Amino acid sequence: MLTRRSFLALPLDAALAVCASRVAASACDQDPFARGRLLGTVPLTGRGGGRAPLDTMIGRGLDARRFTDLSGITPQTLVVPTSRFFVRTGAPHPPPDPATWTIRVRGLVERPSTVTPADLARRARPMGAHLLECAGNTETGDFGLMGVAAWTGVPLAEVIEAAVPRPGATRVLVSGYDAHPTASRRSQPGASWVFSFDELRETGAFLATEMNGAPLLPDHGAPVRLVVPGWYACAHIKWVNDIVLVDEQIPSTPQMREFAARTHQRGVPELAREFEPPVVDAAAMPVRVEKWHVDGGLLYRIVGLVWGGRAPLSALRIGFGARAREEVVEVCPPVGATAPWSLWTHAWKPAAPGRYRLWLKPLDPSVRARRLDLYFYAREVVIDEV
Ligand SMILES: Nc1nc2c(c(=O)[nH]1)N[C@H]1C(S)=C(S)[C@@H](COP(=O)(O)O)O[C@H]1N2
Ligand SMILES: [Mo]
Repeated sequence: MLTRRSFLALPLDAALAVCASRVAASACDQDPFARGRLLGTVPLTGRGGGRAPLDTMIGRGLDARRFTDLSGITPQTLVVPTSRFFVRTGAPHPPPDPATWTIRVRGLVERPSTVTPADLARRARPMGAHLLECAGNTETGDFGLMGVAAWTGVPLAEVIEAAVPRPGATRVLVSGYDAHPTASRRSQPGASWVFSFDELRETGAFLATEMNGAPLLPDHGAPVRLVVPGWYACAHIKWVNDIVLVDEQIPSTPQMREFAARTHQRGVPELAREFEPPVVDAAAMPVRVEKWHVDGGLLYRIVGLVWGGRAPLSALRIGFGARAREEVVEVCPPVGATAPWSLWTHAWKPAAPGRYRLWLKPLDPSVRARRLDLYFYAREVVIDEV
């Protein structure tokens, strides 16, 4: 049996292999809840949670939001239905008409062109399931500005190659149309983001025409939106109408500056090339706490999500605040390399009733998890009996 110290001293690959074998041999094979009875669910509370209505559209235009209620998620509902998928910024008024919509491809190119949604739809193919998380996902909306959908589209790199970049073209400025009759209280209209060609290749960014097997809906960017796998959704420009090839001198856009702090930039970069890729680090949070009757006693089951990062996490640490020691959470089964998020569960026997603050970190301390380092996704739960 490895001690925590010797485990942490292992190289990452070996540590994960050990995790996987421990998972196979232990918690993942035995489910104490299989012989139990579910008594109910204890709500998660916290410093800001439970304030916004979930699964309903609130606000208008740039301030429109729909926070997805993630508390009921199961292995069968890991792809969020479009009707419940989170919304950040509602469709422009009037909404774009797909029949007349055009996307200009221009700038430092030999062959400027105008692409239509129909052109893209003809070439579109399944792009897989990808996670979107708003960089402004907070406890106010119970962290519901996040979801996974299956996408259909065309790699942006293909559209750029077809335009034949001129020497000196190294980046692409993608802009979306935002026209709203009411001004926003917080956000600036007009969304655009700059990507290097390398970033497009590495992320596999694509122009999406369909979401969950149906044409995009207006609130999700119809007729065409950008999806940048692994990056915060502020870069996933909706209602795309302009693609411009540019050089290294291109300034960062207002949208990039608005989101600089929330994407972990140092300061507010003047130039796009000074912007760190706004990647979603490894993250995890509880979504519900179930109260069970097992073997004549009470046992709690913490259910949560794990997402983000370069490599899937197979093991986490969970803390309960000052009242209890940390424990190890094994993600069963280990997240597949292609799954954008996964569920984990943890059997928990609190020592005493009280308020507990649940937080998670990667078990491997070398994994970058900037938000978990700040206890960003911590939730609280009140246990009334043990
Ligand atoms: N044109 C445009 N695209 C946009 C935005 C916007 O305000 N305007 N908001 C961005 C942000 S901050 C997020 S989180 C995602 C939300 O995508 P969704 O509403 O489809 O979930 O869209 C991005 N694309
Ligand atoms: Mo966002």
